[in-house]
Amino acid sequence: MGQNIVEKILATHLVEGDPVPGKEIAIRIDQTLLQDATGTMACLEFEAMGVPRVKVDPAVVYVDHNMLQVGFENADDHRFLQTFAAKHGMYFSKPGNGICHQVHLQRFAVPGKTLLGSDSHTPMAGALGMLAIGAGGLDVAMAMAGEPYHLIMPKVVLVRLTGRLGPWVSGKDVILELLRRLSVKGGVGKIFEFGGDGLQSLDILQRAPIANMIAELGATSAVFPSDELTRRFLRAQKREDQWVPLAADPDASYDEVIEIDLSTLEPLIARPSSPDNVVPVREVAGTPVAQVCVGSCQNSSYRDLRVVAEVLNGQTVHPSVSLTITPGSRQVYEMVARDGTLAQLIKAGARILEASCGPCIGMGQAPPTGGVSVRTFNRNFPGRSGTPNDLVYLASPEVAAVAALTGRITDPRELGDPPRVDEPEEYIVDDRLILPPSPEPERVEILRGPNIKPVPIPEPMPETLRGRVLLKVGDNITTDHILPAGAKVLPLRSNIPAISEYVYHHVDPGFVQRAKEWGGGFIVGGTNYGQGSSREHAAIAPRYLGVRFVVAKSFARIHWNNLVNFGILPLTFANEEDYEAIQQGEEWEIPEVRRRLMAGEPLVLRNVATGKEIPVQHQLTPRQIEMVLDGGLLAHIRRRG
Ligand code: MIC
Ligand code: SF4
Repeated sequence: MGQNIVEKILATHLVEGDPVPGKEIAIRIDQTLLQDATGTMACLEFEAMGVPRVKVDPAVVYVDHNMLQVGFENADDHRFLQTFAAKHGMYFSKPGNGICHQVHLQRFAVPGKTLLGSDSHTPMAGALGMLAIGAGGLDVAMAMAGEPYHLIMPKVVLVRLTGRLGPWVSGKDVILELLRRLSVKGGVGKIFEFGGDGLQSLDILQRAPIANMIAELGATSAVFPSDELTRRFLRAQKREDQWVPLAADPDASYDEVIEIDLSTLEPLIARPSSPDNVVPVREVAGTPVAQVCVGSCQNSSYRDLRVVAEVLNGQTVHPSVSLTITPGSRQVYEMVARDGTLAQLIKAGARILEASCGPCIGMGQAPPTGGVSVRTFNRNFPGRSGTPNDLVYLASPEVAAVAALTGRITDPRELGDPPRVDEPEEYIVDDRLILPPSPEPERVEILRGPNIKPVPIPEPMPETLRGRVLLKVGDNITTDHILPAGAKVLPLRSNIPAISEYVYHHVDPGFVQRAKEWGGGFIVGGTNYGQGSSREHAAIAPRYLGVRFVVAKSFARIHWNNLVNFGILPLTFANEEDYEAIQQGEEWEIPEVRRRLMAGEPLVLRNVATGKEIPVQHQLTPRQIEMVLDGGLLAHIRRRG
């Protein structure tokens, strides 16, 4: 029996377990990626492990999220990360060098290797044939320390692409189509491997947005073959020597197969406020637009900016639209500056921002009240833009550019012939903003600002867990709901006591006060609880407020792992209808939780007042049971070495 690409990569990286879907495996990690918003915590965690130098090559830390410096906090974090990287053997990508996933794809990703990143869009590197996975900072810190990464072996789904994309349709529409079909929870427990003849017409800059937004399906990863187009991209990046071919064997098998005929796709758009709320653009055509944002790690490549400039082509942005452009990296910025694209964009009236996450994470450019914002980004979770009740649509650069011109959502096919933009033969390569580790680490002093506080290490789990229901929420709760980002909260990422004040801030402003008064408690969730980002703060901060367990209908992968890593027990209802039987404020307990977990006995949730019992389940492996009992991974390492 032949092998698929995922099996081929696993064959050279598996360290433990049987790669059978649903079973725990451990894999060797070749490269790691940190970004500043999750990175300070991850570095503090790495430090707590007492390992002097990172054991992967390369380990890269990027500054791209917390770029607004309205106080000292972000600048202090940048300096901390720079000195930390120099001392502990990591590469440091300076602020201004670009968004982590864009730069990693351009400068570091290598076919056939593994990458673990403390950001949910890490799978973007899969466009070059890497097995790239997003994880919490602590998991990445472990990988930096040379430990293998444990995961539940996902199912491998083949997405077979046939045909060619029609005019005005691009890679973004392929992933929007998958989201339309499968929803934000349709990819949980799965890796999507892309194949089929259709790939020949998708160059790397078209594959990358597909791999990036696989995160929105809740998937573990996305992998493309490494073919001649991969080689061409690497050659243009002046690193063809890192190319290796990688393809599935003709008789490879898959757990599932999805067919997409590219020629049948039309321009698509995700309506507010979920990336799977996808419809054809023509269905919402005519909607007035107040803001258009081009950028984010998703659609900010040289190609994407060229498309926008070509659509605008000498015309001016519609009077009622504010258009912002964030180039994905310094490489893209320099290229558009040199070839006249930037001048075209400025001439058209675009507002040019620095190469960073920017508006995607609510670091500025919040749209006006009641105004529609069309963004080329990957997430439109409610309020993420910074405006309450925001109306954010997600679409391709083509659709965004046309909306900027007409002031309304418009099917771009109405404009006639599409712009033709080819991948460049050669990119400008200048890595001087990527600082290598210091050759004299003993001379480097790590500089810490006053906002950088130690990572709290939770207490072991008590014999019986008891607490009140602090909050009951519905389906698809995102980590942006649990712990918002944005310009005000992000600077507190290195300070758990301070950031804890914002847990469930927009959902229920009384949450934190209640948690303090009730001495902690637990949370009840619906399906896909904790979808979205990898921010472990959405577990650490609730734990700091005394949240000891979460009972939900189901969980998103990264958040589930983060809960376990920080000693919060993630439980699911044995019968989903029992969700109805629990109300906010009630006191419940899990009797003898320690003993039962260790003995492998079933767990029940018992209402302290009425004695009513509800069966609950957990998916913890024996390794993870030990971890939660000890109070999470750091406490576990401290106790057992
Ligand atoms: C996001 O897109 O939500 C983020 C901000 O990049 C997060 C990471 C974080 O919260 O720092 C992610 O995608 O993991
Ligand atoms: Fe940054 Fe947005 Fe990409 Fe997250 S999704 S890494 S915030 S650009």
